[in-house]
Amino acid sequence: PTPDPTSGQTGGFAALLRTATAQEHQEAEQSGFMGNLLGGRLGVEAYADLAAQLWFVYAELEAAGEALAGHPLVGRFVDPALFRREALERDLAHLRGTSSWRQQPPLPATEAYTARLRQLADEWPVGYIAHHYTRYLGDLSGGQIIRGIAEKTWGFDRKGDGVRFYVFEEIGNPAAFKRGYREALDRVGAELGEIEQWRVAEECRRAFRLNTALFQDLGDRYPLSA
Ligand code: VER
Repeated sequence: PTPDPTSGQTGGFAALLRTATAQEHQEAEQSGFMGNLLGGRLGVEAYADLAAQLWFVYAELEAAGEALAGHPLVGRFVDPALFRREALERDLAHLRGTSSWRQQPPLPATEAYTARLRQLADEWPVGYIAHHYTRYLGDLSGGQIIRGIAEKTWGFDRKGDGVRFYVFEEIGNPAAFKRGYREALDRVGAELGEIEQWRVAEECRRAFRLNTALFQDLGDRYPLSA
């Protein structure tokens, strides 16, 4: 369903982003690849492939973040405590061998995703907030479920190599961090005005769809007939 700006949305920008993407969240969560991965039906190779693709996404997300750190609205969200690129590199070194993981090329969906991130950094920095929210708040939420399953399914050390991507060493209290993040969203929302808030919400839905498309590409690589 298309979000309706006249539907009496209350509760601020953070709530808007959450409700506007509820459908897309469900679709991403229920994608065949994610379902199979979290159902323990895929090997560690598929998990490593996901990490390898996410490396391209986070390299771009964080390069853009650093470029936008001085932006009056976007810069408030850019926080090195969130950065995941190095954690991914440690996981990939563990999963794939010290440097061979760099040989993995990006999938088409990954390229579309990083192209959009680059475009936003250049043309519409406020839209970047949608992508920041979609990935990092997801990693701090459902990512913790994924970590637990990955540890159990493929035998990684708890919070160790292989799942460092899901471990935010510098964020002591994820729940408190998420609360602060939502408050920052609400403050920015008040400065953006309603039309721009809806544009960002629309970009958020796009961010989820870019993730679902990536899962689709990975699912094509790891089909499961059963
Ligand atoms: Fe989600 N997520 N998620 N998620 N998520 C939560 C919140 C949340 C979950 C569980 C949960 C994605 O996938 C999953 C996102 C973003 C994303 C819970 C809370 C599971 C089990 C999966 C399985 C794959 C994906 C793929 C994304 C986006 C890339 C966000 C942004 C949020 C925060 C919502 C908010 O505003 O509080 C239990």
